[in-house]
Amino acid sequence: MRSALLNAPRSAAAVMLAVAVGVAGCGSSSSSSSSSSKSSAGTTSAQPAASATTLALSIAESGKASKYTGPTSVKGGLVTVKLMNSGKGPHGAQLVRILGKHTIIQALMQVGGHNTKTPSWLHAEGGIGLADPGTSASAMVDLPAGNYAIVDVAGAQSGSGGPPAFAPLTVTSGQSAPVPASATTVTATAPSKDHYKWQIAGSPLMVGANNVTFVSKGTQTLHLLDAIRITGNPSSAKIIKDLSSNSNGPPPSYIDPSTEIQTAELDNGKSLSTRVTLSKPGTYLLFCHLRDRNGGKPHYAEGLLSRITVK
Ligand SMILES: [Cu+2]
Repeated sequence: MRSALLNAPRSAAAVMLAVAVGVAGCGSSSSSSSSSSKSSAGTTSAQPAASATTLALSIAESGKASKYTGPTSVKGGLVTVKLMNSGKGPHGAQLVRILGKHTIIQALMQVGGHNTKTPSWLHAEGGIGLADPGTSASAMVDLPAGNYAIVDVAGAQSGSGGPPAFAPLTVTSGQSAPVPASATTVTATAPSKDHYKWQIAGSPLMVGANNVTFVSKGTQTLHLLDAIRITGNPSSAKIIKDLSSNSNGPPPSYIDPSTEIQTAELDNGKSLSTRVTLSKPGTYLLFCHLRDRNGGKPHYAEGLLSRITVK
């Protein structure tokens, strides 16, 4: 299976999680208070922002491929990215800024390839990580002007293995502003070289919808926030081993795949605010599977692996 990350490869276990989420998402429409709250996730931030532009996107499958519908240009600065997932599987809308004369095809080859490094001409600007089928998701980001690609990383991870859906986007210059604060701030901090740590400030994450500002810190690196409920008490060494495994078998039995949430990827120094819906109480694993721009270990093996209790 092709990996589809900015600094691939994503572990097979994590890919499988995304697949399992897709299956669960399709079959659980009757039971899900979470999906109804997700579909009303049109307003993400706790406070109204200065004046965010809206980038309204939708995605649907067409045969084995998927296709975005939406504008090809948006004013930069604060932008609320909305994605309506009209498809049958999970999809996302990762915003990738492309510097210089590099092309979208070159960017897709990086995003879809097996290189563990991320070239300096590619920048992860946030967007939507994972929207379940039939729901909409929303996130606010601060976008510099430039040439972008919108890439369906989540769809590629869970789909037929073909190239991800993508669309070009031109961001024109606008007023840069900090992404609004939320009730909860989750930060991937970087206390020292090759060492990271999750830090949660403000309200604890609860069952239901949580307004979250996700902050990516460090040097020459990228992060995302992935959360999934686990049962039992697997050791961190076992979890790291399982996440790193290239096995194509089922996900580990302590994972509850239907509970996974995932933000989009962000360069260090950037933030996004979004709504995170946790569907069940219990112990959740917070992790990031991305790597530094120069490669190295996935961040869950460098400290970005924490357990939190969600009530
Ligand atoms: Cu990371």
